[in-house]
Amino acid sequence: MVIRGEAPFSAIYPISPEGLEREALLAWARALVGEGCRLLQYRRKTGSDRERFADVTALLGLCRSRGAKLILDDRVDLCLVAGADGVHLGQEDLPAAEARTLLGPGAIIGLSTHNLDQFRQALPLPLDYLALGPVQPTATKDHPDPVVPIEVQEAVLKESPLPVVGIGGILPENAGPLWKRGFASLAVISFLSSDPAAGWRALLSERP
Ligand code: TZP
Ligand code: MG
Repeated sequence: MVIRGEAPFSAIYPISPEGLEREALLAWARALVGEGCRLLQYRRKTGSDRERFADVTALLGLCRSRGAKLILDDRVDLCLVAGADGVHLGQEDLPAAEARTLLGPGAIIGLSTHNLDQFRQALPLPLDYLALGPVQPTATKDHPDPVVPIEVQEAVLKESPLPVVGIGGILPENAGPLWKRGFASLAVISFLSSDPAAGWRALLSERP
């Protein structure tokens, strides 16, 4: 577990877009790591575990050689088998305590929350960071939770002893106020999907 308050991520936390062939996925990750990204998330809802395992093994080879860490969406089992750096859990995934028992103290474990109740329930859990969202409307999730109102975002950011990652619909035009509000990092899928290096720079240019 990282020390509380020491966010293991850069100001932007890229999440892989769905549907990339392995070479395109590696090119996506290579571009971001080349920009200085130190923490990436692999998220793939479709396809087989065999494909996911091969994707993760290939991404880990790249990340290890460049000093970056790889977090897996949802999958504690795949994290253990492939030796990834941690998992990003959703509200319906394995509980954080069980994930911690399986992965050990060195793993990075994050949890998605979508409202104040979920945030408060997460506080005693053995987590390294929390995510809150969607902070803007998003087309990436099939059934997204309602957008988290700004007052709730502010309350979470004020109360959280852990770094909080904002997620959902993040673009250069809304990133600046989110960083100013206190998000430690912003997790992004769509805006980094077509030209990740240019997207990374466009977002970072809005950082206060
Ligand atoms: N969880 C809440 S919103 C979201 C996830 C995985 C999708 C974010 O993707 P985008 O394309 O950056 O809106
Ligand atoms: Mg998930």
